Amino acid sequence: MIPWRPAYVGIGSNLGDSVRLVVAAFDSLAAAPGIASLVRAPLYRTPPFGPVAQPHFVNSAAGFLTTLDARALFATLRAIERALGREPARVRWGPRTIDLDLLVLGRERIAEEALQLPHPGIGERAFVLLPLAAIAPDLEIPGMGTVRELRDQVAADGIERLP
Ligand code: PH2
Ligand code: MG
Ligand code: MG
Repeated sequence: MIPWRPAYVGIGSNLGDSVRLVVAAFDSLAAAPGIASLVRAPLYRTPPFGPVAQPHFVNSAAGFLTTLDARALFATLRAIERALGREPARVRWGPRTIDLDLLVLGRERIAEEALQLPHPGIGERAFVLLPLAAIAPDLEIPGMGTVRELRDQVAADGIERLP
């Protein structure tokens, strides 16, 4: 029996029809082999975080069960990004049509250049923590604390939940 483990993915877009792209990302995840029981967070409009001036993002998060290991799940996320029209990144931190970031996979901790778990930026990113808190407030991020605790420590100025 392959174990099913819980995983969480952050979703963002600030180019093109971002609401449509985020919904398409949920649908693609739900249909992917090795992924089941997908839960969708609400969508939020968020001011750009980081050094690049750019349009606001639409952000959300998904939680699901998966039999995939970290590498296979990571490859699935890249394949969904490509299928939804993501072009190769030109600017680090810059605008993107669709971005699927692996946040947490079970209790795994990986520190490789190309793959880090849990995602090291979670604790400082309100655009990740607000959607995640809507579906998994009690989730323990390995080494960081619960989502609720982390969410209560970040400034959420300018973030709006979309209807
Ligand atoms: N993603 C980034 C950089 N900045 N800001 C917001 N609000 N939302 C994002 O998803 C985001 C960002 C790079 O991936
Ligand atoms: Mg990102
Ligand atoms: Mg990314």
